[in-house]
Amino acid sequence: MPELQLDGLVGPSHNYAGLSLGNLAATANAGAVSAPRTAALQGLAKMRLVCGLGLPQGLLLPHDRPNLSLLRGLGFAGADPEVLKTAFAEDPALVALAWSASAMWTANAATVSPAADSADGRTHLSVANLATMPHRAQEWPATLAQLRLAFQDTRHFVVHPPVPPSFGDEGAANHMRLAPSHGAPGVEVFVYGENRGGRFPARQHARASAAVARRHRLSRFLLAAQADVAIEAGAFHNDVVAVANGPVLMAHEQAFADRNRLIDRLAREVPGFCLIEAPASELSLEDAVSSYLFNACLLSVEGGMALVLPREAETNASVWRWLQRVVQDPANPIHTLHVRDLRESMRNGGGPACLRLRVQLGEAALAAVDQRFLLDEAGLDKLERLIEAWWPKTIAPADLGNPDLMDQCRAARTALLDALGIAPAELGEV
Ligand code: SUG
Repeated sequence: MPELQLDGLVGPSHNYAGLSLGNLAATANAGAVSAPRTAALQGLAKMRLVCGLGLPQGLLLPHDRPNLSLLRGLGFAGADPEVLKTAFAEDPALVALAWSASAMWTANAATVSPAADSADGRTHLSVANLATMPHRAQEWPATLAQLRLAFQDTRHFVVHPPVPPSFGDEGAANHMRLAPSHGAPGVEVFVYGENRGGRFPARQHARASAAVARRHRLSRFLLAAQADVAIEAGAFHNDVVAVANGPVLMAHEQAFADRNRLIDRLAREVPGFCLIEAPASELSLEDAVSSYLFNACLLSVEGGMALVLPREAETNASVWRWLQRVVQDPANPIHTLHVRDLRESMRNGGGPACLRLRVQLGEAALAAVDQRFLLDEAGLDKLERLIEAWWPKTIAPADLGNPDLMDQCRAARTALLDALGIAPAELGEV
């Protein structure tokens, strides 16, 4: 059974505003000059790699930014350029939030349970409310509209709106599925954090996770708490310290609050369960977070599994040494490492796994996905040309008050929708 990778196309407004407390890369790069065109091309190159590995590849679209309805809702009035300029003069940090291209990290778009796990035999997608961070809380309506369009065939799919914002939900970044194979029923692991007075917020709440499991009509799932030390070290999502695919769990020893309970249960319930663990004595949480080694895409490919890693994992000597041992060990199915440069996204704390939402689908369900969201080599070529022509080269913090940049970003997105043949009205935009 194939696994569709739905990558977020990096939006034309990609910038560094340091909006995510607890995301160490994003806060360290606050105020830097971004390169949206390079960022989008780096993301495309990763999609091309995955396509070349023979996996179905698709995309989710950047949202309309700057989000002027947010600013208007907060009392800024007038024509669009005036709204932008007056808001920027009064509260530039607020305007930065309205510009955020954070929808690119589609691991936070939704949580997906494949048909094999659900009592009704359909694929369930629950859009994440992303309630903890204001710049991300604005994403869900546009994400819901896209997923409803892409997965509108109700014989195969159920797209759920977000759980109420009282309980933060950050989607697939805190969800893992372990199963003998993609098509077989699996055990879904929902990882949550607890706010116990640490420096950084826990963004995934246990009640939100439980609600998603309930709505998806799962019979085999478990909730597991993130270790506080992991959150404090910068693991603002579980996918910064753990990744699963099929029966394999690759994780840092300090990722979970009760590691033994989780591992025992998976060993009992998942036939062929295979744990690849990085001991803290060999690899610190700090190295794991700065290299984003666990934010790799772990993919089932011809003859076993492959990891798509960010360049930062290769340049960290202890991480690379550990990875070499993983690929040489016949006890696990990982045989290939693919390294790609995703520096622009990485500098905002988004690695290869953050950039994609996985949807495991049978052939009939894959054929029922709106094909405009799927990509082949020709589609990738077309997008590459489009990005070269329309995406801004750079964005500096002061540019966020400039109506010309607003026009450029809007025109870029319009060109993208045109190229894909998607009318704004289909996404509920007028
Ligand atoms: O939510 N960064 C994102 C990164 C998301 C990574 N996703 C996963 N781990 N799956 C976040 O913290 C930074 C934007 C800024 O600061 O401008 C940001 O939102």
